[in-house]
Amino acid sequence: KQTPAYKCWLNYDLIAKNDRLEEYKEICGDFNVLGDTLIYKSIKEELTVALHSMSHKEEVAESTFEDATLIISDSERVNLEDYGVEPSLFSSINEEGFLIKSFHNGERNTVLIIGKTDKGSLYGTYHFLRLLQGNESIEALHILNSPKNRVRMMNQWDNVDGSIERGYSGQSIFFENDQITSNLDRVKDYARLLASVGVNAISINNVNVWKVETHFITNRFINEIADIAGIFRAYGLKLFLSINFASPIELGDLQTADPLDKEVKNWWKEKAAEIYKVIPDFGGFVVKADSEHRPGPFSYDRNHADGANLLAEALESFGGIVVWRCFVYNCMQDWRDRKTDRAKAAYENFKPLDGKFHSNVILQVKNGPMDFQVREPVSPLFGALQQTNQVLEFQIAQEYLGQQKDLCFLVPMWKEVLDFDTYAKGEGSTVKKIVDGSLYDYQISGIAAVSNIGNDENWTGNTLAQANLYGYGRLIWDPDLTADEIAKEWVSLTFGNDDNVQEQVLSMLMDSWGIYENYTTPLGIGWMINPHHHYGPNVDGYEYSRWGTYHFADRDGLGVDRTIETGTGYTAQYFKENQEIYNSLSDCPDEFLLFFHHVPYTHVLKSGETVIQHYYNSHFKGVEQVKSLIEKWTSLEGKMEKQQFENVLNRLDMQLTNAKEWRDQVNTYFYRKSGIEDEKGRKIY
Ligand code: GCW
Repeated sequence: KQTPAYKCWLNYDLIAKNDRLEEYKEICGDFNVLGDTLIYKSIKEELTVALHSMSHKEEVAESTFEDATLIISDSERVNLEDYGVEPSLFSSINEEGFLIKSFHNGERNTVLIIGKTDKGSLYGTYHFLRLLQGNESIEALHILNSPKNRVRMMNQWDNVDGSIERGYSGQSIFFENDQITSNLDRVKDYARLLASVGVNAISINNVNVWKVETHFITNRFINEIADIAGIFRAYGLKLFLSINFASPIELGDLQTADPLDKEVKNWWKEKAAEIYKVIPDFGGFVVKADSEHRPGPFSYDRNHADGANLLAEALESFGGIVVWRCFVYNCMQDWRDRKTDRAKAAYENFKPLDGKFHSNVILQVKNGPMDFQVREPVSPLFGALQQTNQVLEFQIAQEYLGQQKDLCFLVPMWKEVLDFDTYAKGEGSTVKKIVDGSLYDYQISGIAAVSNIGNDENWTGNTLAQANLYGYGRLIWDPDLTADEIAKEWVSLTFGNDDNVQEQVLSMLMDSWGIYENYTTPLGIGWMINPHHHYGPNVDGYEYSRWGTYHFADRDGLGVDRTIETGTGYTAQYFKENQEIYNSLSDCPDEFLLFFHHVPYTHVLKSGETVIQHYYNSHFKGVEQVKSLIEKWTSLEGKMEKQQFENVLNRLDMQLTNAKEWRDQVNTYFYRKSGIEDEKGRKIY
């Protein structure tokens, strides 16, 4: 039997004997699933498992339609009017949407879960199960719901040797020893977890496509990959592969990978045909090209539109798409060169190509202009690409954010990104409206993220990091949900409905991003982290490197001048309203100050503190806040599985060690540089 950790939020705990239990038993005792697609098979299976596990009944099996009190169907298969449902209701939701409705007929109460398609029924079923787990009333339901974003994608950074780039949760569940894993049980559970929060696409291999992975699109692997695609298909997810742009050469067929070469074009067309023969609903390719030494069109003096369109043409007739990443910058920068600014790179590379991409290309843009730091402004490419489909890229894996040792609940950060107003078409041009396709009427768009799972028993290393995986799915389904609502759902699905546990864990999650920021790099400067593995402090670790990631601290001050007048001019990439705010020293929000401005340590923040005093204060405070996280958690001993309790406690201990190291190194560094004493006379080394 699987442990609760193993099943994550699909543990389906026995529902406590409470007021609702009778209501649930009455409705859920007899369910009937109308429909026989693969997805309906998954729905039946899920309901059987869930209702069995949650109810106090020995056997749970499907009943007949006539007896059923819980009916799952798509809008085509039932006579909606019999249940008081106006069929026109369904025109207001999209293909993946659903209706959950209670219906009373004499003595009998019924709940209907009606999807617009089978996928809608699947999402509706998971929604319904969530209500039961959250102890909600199901007496008078009328929930009409559909996802706001079309593409809701997961990017695995898994390598075929079983390792995971930036993975903090064990080894890959997909690959081991240069092969596809023989036991795919966990892949199926992963498909269930992802579907339960509405994710509908997945790329299963690292965007850095190395030697062996380049062969994924050949006979050596494609049949086994088709098996994985089959598992995901049953849960509504399309499978994508990351590909190597130089495949025609690396696979030994051609001398060139020039995107304008005829033979190269044919090669990709044939390749696409081969893939679609075994995976008829193959999603398409994810491509990291001309980025961090990966091959791309630049080798042939071609641009990114040439590169992406080559693949788009090959996939087009099969309905496939190309997800082309915009993480393109000079990673061989000379630190002496003060003109080049890495933050400007994505915009400079892609803005001039707006409108030049085929309609089945999506550009995938990281949320910030640098690289998943604790706080970055939103990438100015959002809003700037008016004629090019766009996908926003988040990172659920906490690469720079504590690597799932330190607690960092990311939904509040993601919400800030989605709610950010770009002013691209005047006020209200928020990132969420851009990526959901409504602002510019993109053909296809949405959100993708780098996964944080591995084969650790609890999937995410730190049990509390499951909240990020869950929260990602829920938020991209509906960016208007609040971080608080999402966190609450996850806590109750994971730890049950004890008020005290809910309150403590919720506050731990909600405070955690700010705490991590306090003891690492507040005021938007980022980096100062150990190079390569990216855990723990190293203030000058990146200062004289080739990566374009500098803080420019000297005896007088720190920060990067990105203003138009005296700096790199990065602020000019924003629309006027944001440009003016960021460019102005007095208007720039404190949390981004050092991202945009180089200031003396004595510069006074809006909060009234000087920059140096803020650095001292927040670093001392951050460590105390970690101690209070530990106290909160310790108070919950005995209220959950021992294994869960100890897993998190152990991570919090590591976090405290890390936070102290950050505090002391950062404070000491700036004290030595500036010679300015801490006003409060605390110990600085
Ligand atoms: O920040 C960098 C990571 C790399 C990653 C790259 C990317 C997959 O450190 O590990 O490579 O981003 O997003 O391509």
